[in-house]
Parts: sequence; C-alpha cells; structure tokens
Amino acid sequence: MMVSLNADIIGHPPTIRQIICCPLFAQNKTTLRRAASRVRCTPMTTFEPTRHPHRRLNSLTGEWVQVSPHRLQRPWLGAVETLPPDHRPAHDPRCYLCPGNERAGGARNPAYADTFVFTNDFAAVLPDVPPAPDAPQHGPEQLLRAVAVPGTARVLCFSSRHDLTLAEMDDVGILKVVEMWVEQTLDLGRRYRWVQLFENKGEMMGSSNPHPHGQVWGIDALPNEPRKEDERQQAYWQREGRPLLVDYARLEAERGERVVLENDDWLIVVPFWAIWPFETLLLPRRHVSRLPDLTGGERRSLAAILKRLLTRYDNLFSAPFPYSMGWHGAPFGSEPAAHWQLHAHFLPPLLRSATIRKFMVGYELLGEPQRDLTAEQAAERLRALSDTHYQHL
Ligand code: H2U
Ligand code: ZN
Repeated sequence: MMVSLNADIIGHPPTIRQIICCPLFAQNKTTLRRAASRVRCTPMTTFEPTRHPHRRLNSLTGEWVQVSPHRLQRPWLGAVETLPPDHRPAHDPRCYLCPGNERAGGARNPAYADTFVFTNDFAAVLPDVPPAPDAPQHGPEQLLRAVAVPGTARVLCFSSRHDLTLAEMDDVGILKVVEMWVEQTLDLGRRYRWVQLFENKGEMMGSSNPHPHGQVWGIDALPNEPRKEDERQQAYWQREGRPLLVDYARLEAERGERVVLENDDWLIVVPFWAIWPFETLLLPRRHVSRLPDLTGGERRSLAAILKRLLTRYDNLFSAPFPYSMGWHGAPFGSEPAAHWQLHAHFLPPLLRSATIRKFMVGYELLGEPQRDLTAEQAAERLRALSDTHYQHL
C-alpha cells in the first residue's frame, strides 16, 4: 500500500508525504486513500525537470532519453555492497601485458618502461579482407547487405606497472598515455577513415585483465555513433556557423549546474542528455578537431584533468570505478572536418555502489534509454568529491 501510494504522490507537495508519515494517518487507511486520490487528481501545473518525467534530446546524436526523477524516492530493497581491497603485485608473471612476459599468441613483450603498443593477437578487424559482392538495389536480396571492412586493432599498455590504474598514475604517466593516443591517431589516420581509441575498465565492463590498458581500432568505415555525431555536427555547423560542441561547452560553462570539473583548456560535464548515471563528456574549450591538434600545454592540462576526474570516479563508491571511455575526433580522409569538435565520453555502469549497476534492459533496449537521477544531480555528486584518491586519505 505504502509503496504504490508513494509512487503516485512523489513529485507533489510534502504535505501529502507528511500525511503518510504521520502515525495518526497510518492508522486510518481510509483517510490516507482519500488523500492519495486527491493528489492523483491534482494536475501537474508547472513543469519542473527535477520532479516531472520528461524526455531530453541528445543534440549530438539526435536520440532521446527518458528521465524519471520522481522514481528516485521509490523504495530500494537491494543490497549495497563494498568490494574487498584489491592487492595486485607491481609485476605479475601470469599477466600477458606485463613487461617481458609471453602473450597468448606466443609473442613476448619487450621490457618496456612506460607505455607499449602491439597489434591485438585476436584482432576483431583485419587489414586484408576481400571485397564483398554488392547487394542489389531492389528486390528482397537488398535486405542482405554486407560490406567488407579493412581495419586493424591494437592493444595499448598504459604503464609497465600491473598494480596501477589510470586514476592512480601521476600526471607525468598520464601525459605519456595522452602522447600515445596522439601517435596512434596520427599513425592509423594515415591509413583508415576512423580511429577509435577506447578503454574498457573493470571486469564489469568486460575488461580481460586489470593491467592498465586500452585499445585502438582503425577501420575504413564510419561506425554508428560517430556517424550520428557527424551528421548532427554538420547540420548545426551549416545552420549556426559554429561547431555544436564549442557552443555547448560555452553554454554549460555559463550555466554551471552540470559542470563537474574545469581548467583553462578543458571542461567536464554530465551531459544534459546523459544516459548512464554518472556519464561525463570531456570537451576542449577551444575548437580542436582531433587529438594531434592539441598544443603541448593542452596535453598537459588534459592529463591533469583526467587525473582529477578518474580520482573522483574512484572516490564516488570508494572502489575502482568501472567504465568504458573513448575519444571521438574528426574522421580522416577527404571529408570536411571543420564542424567536428574533439571530445571524450566516459560511460560508467555503476548506479548505487561498487556492485550495483544500471542495466540497459526492457524499455531501454526496446524503447529508449531511461534514467532516474538527473544529470544535474549526478554532476552535483561528482563535484562534491575530493581530488585526493580514497586510498591516500
Ligand atoms: P580488453 O580491453 O577488453 O581487456 O581487451 C584486451 C585485448 O587484449 C583483447 O582484445 C587482447 C585480447 O584480444 N589480447 C592479446 O592481444 N594478446 C594476449 O595475449 C591476450 C589478450
Ligand atoms: Zn600486468
């Protein structure tokens, strides 16, 4: 009874909640039922994004997200667990990414000191693929279209230390990772239309090994996410004459309510249209199309702000924070790039604790993504955290 009444009245004046909490009324269920039905009939007159269900447009992709802030007050009976401490050695003889060790494919890693790159021994894309026959334009056979896509995939070791994560590395170490991202973008951009740098961190995100590492794929196609972003940025550029994400960063910096961190060159926000509870978007303040266009100063300030963001992520639930992150910059080749603004997405699955994740199921898979916590509330939580890692407090 309490639960369903609660679900109906949230988003309405506290007086009704007070009625429910009052022991006198708890004894008088008829009065309670009458009060709740009065509330149900009260029209929601003024729209308030912190109280009323709504949809937000992701201006970068053209897709919508359902926001249901009133659900935050629903009862939660699930467990809230913490993780046992994770003590890893600085070098693990069984790790296929540690310096000097043998990999699954039989190759041996060099005794590298900082970063190390190798072609994935089990790459999902390959450079030499024969062209697939064209599907006809008409008739049912057009429904079975496939194209061959040449590409390559590499594994990027962020550090020789098995026991660190990007969050625990210092600014100098993170800067070396930034330089590695830049070099990989330059190298693969010479051969492939799209360069996708990413990191899957934590078992929850399917990472196969705790050794700090990411990946880069170069492929001769524009994948779905960057294709949507390309179209939206192009349309905005044509309409407004300015890059969409440069305008967006300025607007967010002015508003402040979704800003998590900022420095002279960078801004980190929980985007207005975020899907994951603590999703963030990292944006340069200046118009920059790709990672290699960053100045030396911008690379250093990037390393510094990354350190702060990842520290706060770990501090949120006092545990290593899982996520998928990745960079989007202008595609390579002959296409125009001026409408593109470089940016990085951080997509973490956690919702309530180190073990409670948000699931993308039911409505999310079949309708559209949905969230309860608003982007503004998430930003506020991340803003309130310390820049000192919880393990050093
Ligand atoms: P994750 O980022 O999902 O953990 O992937 C690591 C990659 O490392 C994975 O794609 C590759 C796997 O194919 N790998 C090697 O290339 N060599 C190995 O010896 C083991 C894993
Ligand atoms: Zn290792």
